[in-house]
Amino acid sequence: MPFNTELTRALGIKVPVVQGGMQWVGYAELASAVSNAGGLGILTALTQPTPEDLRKEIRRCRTMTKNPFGVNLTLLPALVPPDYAAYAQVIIDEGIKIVETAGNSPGPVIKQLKAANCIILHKCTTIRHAQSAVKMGVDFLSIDGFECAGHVGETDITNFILLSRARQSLGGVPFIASGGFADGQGLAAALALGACGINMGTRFMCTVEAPIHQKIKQAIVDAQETDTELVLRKWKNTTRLFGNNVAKQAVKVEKESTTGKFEEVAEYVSGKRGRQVFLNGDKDFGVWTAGQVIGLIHDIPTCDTLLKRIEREAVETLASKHDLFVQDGNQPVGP
Ligand code: FMN
Repeated sequence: MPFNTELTRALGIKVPVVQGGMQWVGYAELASAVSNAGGLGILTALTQPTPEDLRKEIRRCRTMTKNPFGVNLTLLPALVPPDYAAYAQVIIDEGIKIVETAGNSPGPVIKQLKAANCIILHKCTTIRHAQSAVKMGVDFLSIDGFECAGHVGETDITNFILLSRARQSLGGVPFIASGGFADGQGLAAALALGACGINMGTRFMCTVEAPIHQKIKQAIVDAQETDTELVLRKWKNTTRLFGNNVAKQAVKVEKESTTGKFEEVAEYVSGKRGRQVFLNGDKDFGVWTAGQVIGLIHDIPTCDTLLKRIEREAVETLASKHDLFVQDGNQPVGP
């Protein structure tokens, strides 16, 4: 039986699973595969060097799927920030109707996209930020727990608390659960806590269609939930990375730093070297993003196989809970 949640209805998708924006991973190959499988695939805008390149990537993705897909626009602190308004304008001009926003001070971009009737899924790691986004008129929150890959925020609240706080405190604005999800049991749990779907990043890196080196997918399969590191806390930009040699070295330098100068750690956390990892397959070439969910990932399926499995597991999990109830004394209520 297909799912029917606020998310599936609003986005016109079949399985309530979103593939979150992923720098250097969120290309048309992956986004179209997720959308073809019935979820929501998302292109990552800043993976494209210019707004015009994003336009081309959107058009390329359209040739690969007839289903809806979205674009992620991430606003991060930078010495020379990208022209976010220009990226947003391309999204609008190309007729994209679903946008995942994330990062700092998203107000102006959200205003620009809402004026063009885009559905906004805003991703954040605190209830305070979620509440401000609600005031800005976002349609869905994507609540990213401390388990998640990438920017975990500074409050370290895991999804067990965060999702129920979202249910209690967002005045009924729908939300999806992000961070730590890999299977249908996770989807069922998220629905039980009040979410209308889930967002996954790391799990989608480990699919046939993810355009990254096979050795990196295998490194994820081989890893355990303890194999991530948190860096850049000193600069209030805490980021969860795959726990390779470089990430461990970055943690050491950060801990031992007496100057507190970012320059000391900069060469270790270089995004340029991190990007090469996905191309050359050397997991220790630079830092790269991964969540604690690496401990739950044991294979490299196609997106279609993955989403079918998640759907089946979630349905079975939810249906099987009948067994937990007793009828007439202690007879289980079963099918
Ligand atoms: N989130 C963003 O909003 N923008 C990004 O550019 C971005 N890059 C990511 C790159 C990688 C390799 C990964 C694994 C995640 C990235 N994320 C980014 C976070 C994901 O969209 C998603 O929120 C997160 O992965 C959820 O946690 P999970 O990995 O446990 O599923």
